[in-house]
Amino acid sequence: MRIRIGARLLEGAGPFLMGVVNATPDSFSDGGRYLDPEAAAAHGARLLAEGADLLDVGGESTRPGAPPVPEEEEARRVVPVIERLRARGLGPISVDTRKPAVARAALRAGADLVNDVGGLAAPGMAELVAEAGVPAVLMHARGTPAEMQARAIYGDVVAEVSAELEEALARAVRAGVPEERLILDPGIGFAKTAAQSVALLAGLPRLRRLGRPLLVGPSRKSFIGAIAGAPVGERLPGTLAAVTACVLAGVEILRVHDVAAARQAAAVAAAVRDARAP
Ligand code: HH2
Repeated sequence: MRIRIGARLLEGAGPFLMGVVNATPDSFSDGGRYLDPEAAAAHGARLLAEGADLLDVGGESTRPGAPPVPEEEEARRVVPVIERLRARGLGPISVDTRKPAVARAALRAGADLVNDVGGLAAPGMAELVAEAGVPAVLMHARGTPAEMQARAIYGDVVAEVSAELEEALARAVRAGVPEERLILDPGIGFAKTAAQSVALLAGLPRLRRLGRPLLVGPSRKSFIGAIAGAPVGERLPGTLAAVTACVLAGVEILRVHDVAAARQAAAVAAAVRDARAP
């Protein structure tokens, strides 16, 4: 892959790490820890020091069943964090939002990429990304976080997610976003049961056929709890296993909370990947 994100050019197979900075009171694994913008920016600085290639700043929890956050409130959470990171010269910075108004405010504050768990489907979002000339992550989901788990009904989950990502990609391109700026994400845990999330991890080689770089966010998610019985605070080993599976399948970008540990797992997995016979 070859994608410029702010001042960074992400080139090659990676894997690259996107470190999570949640400026929310209720994120499923770290809600309330970084609600203060200063604490969130300090956390972002720490993740970059641990080896993150970019930071993903979010102001709305998208865990299953989460209530929507009004756009003014969401912008009020993310903008001061982005401003503080920028002031310290830290980045690149991604904004994790489904809302065009929040994305606009974040881009104005200095964000370099829009990470949209809504797949750029909100009216005006793809146009905004096109106009801003920034790259975007287009993630697969169905419905809103409040009701998405009721829509986790698939025949062949890999085929359907692949087809729906392809449609979303075409829609974004029609709205003016150059295909070369788009990264695709199967949306682990978003309108997916644990078994469907695992099927998607196993089916990553089929998603690679879409021809775009892939980002996957398995970090601390409930499929790990379902498999291993681990509570949310104890899912690092399962997260690292998922990171390894993704890297071996050729995923270029991993979205993770625990950057230092993921860096080591990803480096070892990449060494194995690169030592394979051609
Ligand atoms: N997962 C979460 C949020 N944003 N973005 C992408 N592209 N892919 C993902 O898998 C993804 C995402 C959920 O994790 P987290 O931010 O830790 O939790 P919450 O939504 O509760 O804030």
